[in-house]
Amino acid sequence: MIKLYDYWLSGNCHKVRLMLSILKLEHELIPINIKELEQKSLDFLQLNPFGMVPVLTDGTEILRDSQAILFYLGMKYGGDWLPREAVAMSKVVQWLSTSAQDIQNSLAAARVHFLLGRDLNIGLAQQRAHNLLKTMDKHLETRHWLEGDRPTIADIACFPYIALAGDAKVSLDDYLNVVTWLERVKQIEGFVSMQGML
Ligand SMILES: N[C@@H](CCC(=O)N[C@@H](CS)C(=O)NCC(=O)O)C(=O)O
Repeated sequence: MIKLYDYWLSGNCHKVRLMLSILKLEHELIPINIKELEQKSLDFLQLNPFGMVPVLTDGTEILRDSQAILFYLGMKYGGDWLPREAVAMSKVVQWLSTSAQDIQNSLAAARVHFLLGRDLNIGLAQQRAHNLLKTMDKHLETRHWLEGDRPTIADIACFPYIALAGDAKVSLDDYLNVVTWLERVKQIEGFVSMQGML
């Protein structure tokens, strides 16, 4: 049985909840309260020495990092959610990096600043968010999905923190193609939302 060590307010955990739901994979959610620092407990550090959620276990396999988990689920259970051809797969993986770096250091960081009071150069994070959104808006001008002609784990990886932009106090008003793409993701069968999502 798949287990997801999860924090309900985390966008990184939401990526995994979303993928599990879309793929209709039976799983158990194990709540980890990061406000209570449960992710730094000795038991949890055995699962992820970096002390962060999400962590997914599948039988004896233990996986940390939302991007790696999406890749695993796509590869093992996802069929077309992860293309197998080298160039198409690499293009999907590019967006996993965008999610882990550009989105994490802008929208996700700004959201943590406002929700949990974490210290941050908020002006810089929000400027980075607008730079990213502008680039994504241009990319989505001529396509329905981030790569290829159907949704992939690239869309799932990038979706949550953009849909949570309100929490980061970043307006999406200037990014019509991004907003249309968000709506498209929400129409995917099995879609689940979370608090704060636009
Ligand atoms: N690269 C990791 C980042 C995970 C991450 O930032 N997790 C946050 C919650 S969204 C966390 O566990 N924070 C607790 C901490 O830093 O102690 C991923 O994509 O899963």
